[in-house]
Amino acid sequence: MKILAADYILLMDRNFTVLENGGVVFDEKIIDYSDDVEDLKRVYQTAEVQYLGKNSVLLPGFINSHVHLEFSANKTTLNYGSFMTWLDSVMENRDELMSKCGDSCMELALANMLKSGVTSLGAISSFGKDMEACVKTPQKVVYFSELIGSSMASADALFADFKERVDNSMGKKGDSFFPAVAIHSPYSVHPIVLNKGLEVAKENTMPVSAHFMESPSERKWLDSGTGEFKAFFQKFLNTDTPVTDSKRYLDSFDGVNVLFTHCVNINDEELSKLASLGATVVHCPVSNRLLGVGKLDLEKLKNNEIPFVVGTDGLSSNTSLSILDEIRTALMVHTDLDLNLLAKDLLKGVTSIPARSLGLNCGEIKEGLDADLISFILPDVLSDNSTIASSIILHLKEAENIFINGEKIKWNF
Ligand code: MCF
Ligand code: FE
Repeated sequence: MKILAADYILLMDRNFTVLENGGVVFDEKIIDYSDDVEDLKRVYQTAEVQYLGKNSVLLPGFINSHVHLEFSANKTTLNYGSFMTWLDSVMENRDELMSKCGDSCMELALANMLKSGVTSLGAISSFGKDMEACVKTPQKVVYFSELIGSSMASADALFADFKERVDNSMGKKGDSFFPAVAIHSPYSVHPIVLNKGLEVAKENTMPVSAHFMESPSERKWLDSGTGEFKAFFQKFLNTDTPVTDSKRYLDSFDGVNVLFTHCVNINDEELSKLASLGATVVHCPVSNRLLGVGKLDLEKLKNNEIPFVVGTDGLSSNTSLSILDEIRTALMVHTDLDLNLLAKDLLKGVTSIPARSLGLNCGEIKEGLDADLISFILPDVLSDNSTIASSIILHLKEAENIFINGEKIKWNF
C-alpha cells in the first residue's frame, strides 16, 4: 500500500474537486484520499509515503481515445491541407507507410504517449499489425479492429478478414487489453457489412468507434452523391453512388455503445440522433486542422448534452501523439469559449468521460477504481487555484511519475 502526497490533487469528479496538500492511498486500486495527509498516515500506518514535490499535481492517468498506431511512420509522406488530397495520398502511400512501421516504430509511439501521461488508449487498427505492441505495452488498450468495405463484390472477403482480426484480438483479451470494433465511415462501409460488424460488437458487448461527418466532401457525398468523393469512388472503386445515407448509417447504431470521431460537419438532426443513442464524440482538433475539414462545434454538443472526449488521431494526421499537445491545441482553437471552463472540460475529456465511454475502470480518483495515476510539477506556485486546469494544459509536458494499476511505470528510452 502506498500514499502519494501532492500539493494539488485533481479528483476529476463531476464538480472538478481539487484537494490542496492532500494524499491518495492505493494498492492496485484506489483505497482512499483526503486533503489531510497526516490523517491518512495515521489511518494507513503501514503504507509507504511519497511526497511528489513542490508544486506537484496528481491526477488520474490520461486517456487518448483515438489513435491509428499503424500509421506512425508518417512524417512528410501524406499531404495536408484538404481531406481529399490527404485521402489520395493515403491510397498512394499506405503500403509503403505500413511496411516502414514495424514493432519498434509503434512501441516508440506508445512510449511517447506514456510520456505525456497517457495510461489508456483507444487504438484503431486497420490491419492488426499493431496488436503485439498493444498487448505488450504497460498501458490499457481498447483495441478497435477496423471494418472497411463499400463494395458488395468484395464484402465477404473483407468481412472475413475483419472477423479474423477480431477473433485474434479476443484471444489476447486480458486485464489491460480489450477487444472492440471500429467502423471506418459511412462512405466506406456498405450497410449490410456494417450490420454484420455491429452484430459482432453487440454479441460481445464491445464498444464501437466510428468516423462520422469529418469533411465537407463527406457531407456532400452522403447528402446528394455529388462533390469530390464522386471522382474518388470512380477512380478507386468503379462506382459513383453512395452506399448509404447518414440517417441509415446512424440508425444502425441503436443499442450500441458508440464513439463517433470528428463530427465536424454534423447537422442538427444528426446531433439529436447522437444524443438519443447516448453516443460520445471524439474531438481531434489537430487532425481536423491538417485535413482542412473545419472545426467541431463544442457548444452544440453541450446544448444537446452529448459528451466529448479528445484523441490525437494517428501520426497520419498529426505531428505528435502527446495528449497534452492535443488539448493545448484545443484550448487555442476554440477562441469563442471561456478559457478556464474549456480547460476543465478538456481535462474531463481525457480522463473521466472517456473512461466511461470506453468502459474502463479508471479516469477518476475514487475508491475502487484502478490506481492509474500521474504526477507533474507546475513551474511555479498558482496564485489563483481556479486557473489550475488551464495552467496544467499550458505548462505541463512530461509526467514525473506514472502508476498503472498501482505499479510504477518507467518511460526511460
Ligand atoms: O481519422 C483520420 C482521418 N479519417 C479517416 N481515416 C483515418 C484517419 N487516420 C487514419 N485513417 C485511416 C483509416 O483507419 O486511413 C484509412 C483507414 O484505414 C483511410 S481509408 C483508405
Ligand atoms: Fe481517425
